[in-house]
Amino acid sequence: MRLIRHLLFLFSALSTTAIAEPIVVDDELVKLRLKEMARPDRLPVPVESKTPLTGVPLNFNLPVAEASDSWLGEKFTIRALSQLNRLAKAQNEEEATSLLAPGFLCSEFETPGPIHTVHSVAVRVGTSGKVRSISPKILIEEIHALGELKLKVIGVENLTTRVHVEANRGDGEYSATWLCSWTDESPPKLQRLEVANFEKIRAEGSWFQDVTKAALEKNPRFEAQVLRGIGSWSQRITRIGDLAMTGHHGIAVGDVNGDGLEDIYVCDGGSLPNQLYLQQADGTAKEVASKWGVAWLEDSRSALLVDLDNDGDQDLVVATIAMIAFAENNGTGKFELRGGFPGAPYPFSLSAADFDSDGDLDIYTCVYSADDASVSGKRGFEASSPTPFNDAENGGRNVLLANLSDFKFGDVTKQVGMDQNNTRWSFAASWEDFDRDGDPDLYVANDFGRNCLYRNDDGKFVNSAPEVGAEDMAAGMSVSWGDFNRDGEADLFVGNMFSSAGQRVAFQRKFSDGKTRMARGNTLFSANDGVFQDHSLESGVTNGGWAWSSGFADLNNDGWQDLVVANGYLTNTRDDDL
Ligand SMILES: [Ca+2]
Ligand SMILES: [Ca+2]
Ligand SMILES: [Ca+2]
Ligand SMILES: [Ca+2]
Repeated sequence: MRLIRHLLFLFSALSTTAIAEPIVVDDELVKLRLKEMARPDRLPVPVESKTPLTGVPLNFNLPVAEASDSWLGEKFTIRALSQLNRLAKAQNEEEATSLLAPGFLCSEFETPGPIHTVHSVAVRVGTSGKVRSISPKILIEEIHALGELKLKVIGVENLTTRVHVEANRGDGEYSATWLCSWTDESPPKLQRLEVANFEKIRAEGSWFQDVTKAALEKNPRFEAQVLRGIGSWSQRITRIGDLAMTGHHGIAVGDVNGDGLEDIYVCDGGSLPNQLYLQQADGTAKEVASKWGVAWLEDSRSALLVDLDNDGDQDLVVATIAMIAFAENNGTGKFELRGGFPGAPYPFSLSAADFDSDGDLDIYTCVYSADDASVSGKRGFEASSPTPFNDAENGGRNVLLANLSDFKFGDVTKQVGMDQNNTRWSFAASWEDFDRDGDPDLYVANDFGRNCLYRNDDGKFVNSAPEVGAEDMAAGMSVSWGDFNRDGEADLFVGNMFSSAGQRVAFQRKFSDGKTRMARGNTLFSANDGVFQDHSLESGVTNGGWAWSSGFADLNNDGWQDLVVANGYLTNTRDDDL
């Protein structure tokens, strides 16, 4: 859609030299009205359900799907994991004996060694200890002493399974990789268990305290809206699509009223109003979205609080599924909606930087999938599938909007060269001057395609990810820049999906090498003169669960960048429902 073609000349704020080339803008902002709560004082009444959504056995006599005969590794994994779980829970010697092959050998589970204290966290790391013959009775005693085990098979080769083990023992955590060798019979018996590596962690006290309730509970909307999860809302909102089951609703932090205290804008699903919390001097926060004119009901994915007109106050940009909404902070305790950008339907995230160095912030938005509701009535995976799943180019088109001053923004994506590799199902993007030439460059994390790193050459972009080794073909969810090794150069962390089933399958010979990192998990790249090196495995960052948002942050102010990874999937009242 090309509504208006806009011409203007761009001046460099730094050099005040006019750049000869005119900017050609495709779409611009259009007038926009967003629906707000008609009765902001009226709170939603929770539905009292007599039948809980979970806890009910889903027994519809459906056929049980089994791995097909062409996936022998998967069939074997199911049998082996079942045996290992039985061993972990075995209550007596007889039960354990029935699961072990004659001559069973086992390495020590925790080799003795020094305990290192890192940031007030005691850590012990070790590899395989002595392999010994062990009685079934001692074996189950030692396994029980590890704590309650969670076991995942992350690899299978012939009759050996690579098992990721996690145990929470109250006073700390044990995680390990076990190599388990099995006999060739059905069910298989455990022949040998070797601890490839293990880590024990014990923190002194807790690093964080959950203060959400203490800070927000005085707002009536907190209990009525915030504390209710998808399970509750799915019983009362008719159009489930508006809720975005996976909860892609971001927040923005900024001081909207200029009192020196950071405030929070919270995006929510369709039909649920977005919220604005003003931080109070006592550390609590007051919800004022309706008063400020931003309690919008449109499904909102992401927001930014940034100064778009350089008048010193934080303006608001919200990526709603229909349009990118721009609102001006007019300094009187209200936001004024200035327009919407219609050319980026189904957006997922926003980021801001002054890409053209003209002194104002420009906006980049990641658009996940190609079709949008207004055209086909379908969205996301309903509308189309990523094809091929590891190297797709059939997603939505990301958009770079240049700030043309006075709340005018224009699509310059094509003009600046960002239409290259621009439809790879993008989730998130982050700006950093990685080549240290004074202008911001952009890394884009793609869910079903290789990631992009757009190098900024005087306002024109080239995807340099292949040549600098930063493509990271995996299920990219998030990206952040931070100098983790303190060499003065910004390094990269990419939040990726970790899936044990995915890893087992991806490493089988039917797949080529290019796909083996698809489910490996997070990636850490170090930068060295603008070229990236993968340190993911040796730095221990890959297993962050099913990662979503992530980022570098120096949590304990010791000058070293730590990592925070939000993970998980659909959950309900049970924590083991997926
Ligand atoms: Ca404030
Ligand atoms: Ca402003
Ligand atoms: Ca700019
Ligand atoms: Ca640069």
